Amino acid sequence: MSMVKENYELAKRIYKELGVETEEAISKLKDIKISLHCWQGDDVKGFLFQDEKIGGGIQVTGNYPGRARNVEELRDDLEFALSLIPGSHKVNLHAIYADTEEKVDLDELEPRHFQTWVEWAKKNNLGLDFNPTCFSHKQAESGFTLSSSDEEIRSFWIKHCQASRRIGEYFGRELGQKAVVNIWIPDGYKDIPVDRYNPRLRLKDSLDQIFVEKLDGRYLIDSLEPKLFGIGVEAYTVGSSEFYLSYALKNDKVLCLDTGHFHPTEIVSDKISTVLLYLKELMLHVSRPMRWDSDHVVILDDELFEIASALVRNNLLEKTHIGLDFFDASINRIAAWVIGARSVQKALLKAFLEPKELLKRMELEGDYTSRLAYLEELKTYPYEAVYNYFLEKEGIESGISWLEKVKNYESVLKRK
Ligand code: RNT
Ligand code: ZN
Repeated sequence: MSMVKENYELAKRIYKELGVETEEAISKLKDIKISLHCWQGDDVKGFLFQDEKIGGGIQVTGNYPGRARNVEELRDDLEFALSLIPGSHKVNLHAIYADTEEKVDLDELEPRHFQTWVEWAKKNNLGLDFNPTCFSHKQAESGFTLSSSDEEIRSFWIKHCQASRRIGEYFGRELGQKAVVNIWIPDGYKDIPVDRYNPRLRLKDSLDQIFVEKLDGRYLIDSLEPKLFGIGVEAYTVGSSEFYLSYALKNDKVLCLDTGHFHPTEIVSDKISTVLLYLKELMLHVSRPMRWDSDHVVILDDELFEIASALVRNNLLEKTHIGLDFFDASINRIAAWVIGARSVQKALLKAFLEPKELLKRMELEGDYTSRLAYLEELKTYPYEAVYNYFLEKEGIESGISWLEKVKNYESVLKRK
């Protein structure tokens, strides 16, 4: 018996003593799709406007070589990363990743500009999600897009978001699974504004116009992503948490919670059980803020475990779309995807391996001593042995050997 199998058999017995079936946990984990954000592969540059600097108050720092410079490289890198992440997943595209020879602006994009992505997704058995790109563009230079007081600018971005929804519906229809189209805008002020109301009134009106067209809900999910602040947008963000939560509730839309978009001591794990009482579905941008919305690579930290538990303990996974959102240019881009995606999977697996009924009972009976003792004990239970077994079952070598593969891939390519 291989060591992985041996460790697994032992772990299986240990969990069984708590009444937990490891096979069941593995099969649940296998069903979870993670939406891999394409923008980690090329530092959010995209292909449409290569000369534009990244804008909108987000930043990519670091000068590690090897970012993907064109659509072929990005797809190769995604395929390679996905070969090291067990399960079947989705890829999250931004509008600036259109694959076309045409000189087309964001307000003129059509599904056909993404046809090769759909073909690629079909070939690789992937779903696709989509995002309008309301930043890194001349029309966003004022710092305002959908809430702009300049009607020409505002209408440009409305058209772009309308086009994005059609592209999302096309993805969903072609791939036979829903595509989330997530709107995030950077709009806001660096310093304290006089009028906080009118920009929000304009954003509300823009969204109303964007959602006028009835598209097929079997293929398209409309999602809205709030934020607290960005670099250079410290004082006021038009699309705040209250703004989008209210809009989503009133208009039956999906909310996207990005783990880096709140006050530093505020946690997304505690919001999930509230918003899903009222919203039909939720999108997550799993990220790792360090002191600000820094978009560090996701790791196994306390908050990730809490998010996973919040989703698993109350069966909220079926209402939740999990996407990644980080960008680190100081390390190998493929390794970043693998580490982030595997961390999410490990956190979910650990949650699936919890004796949740037992824990809930302790809580209801007021036995907080046992609750604390068990939660602490479970932290060092051998879920890692179960994850390694899952990897091998899916034909992926377990342990750290994936890193060697990434290094080889990197050295063969010798990209600048
Ligand atoms: C920005 C938002 C947004 C972007 C991506 C590139 O703070 O998190 O989701 O990161 O759309
Ligand atoms: Zn995000």
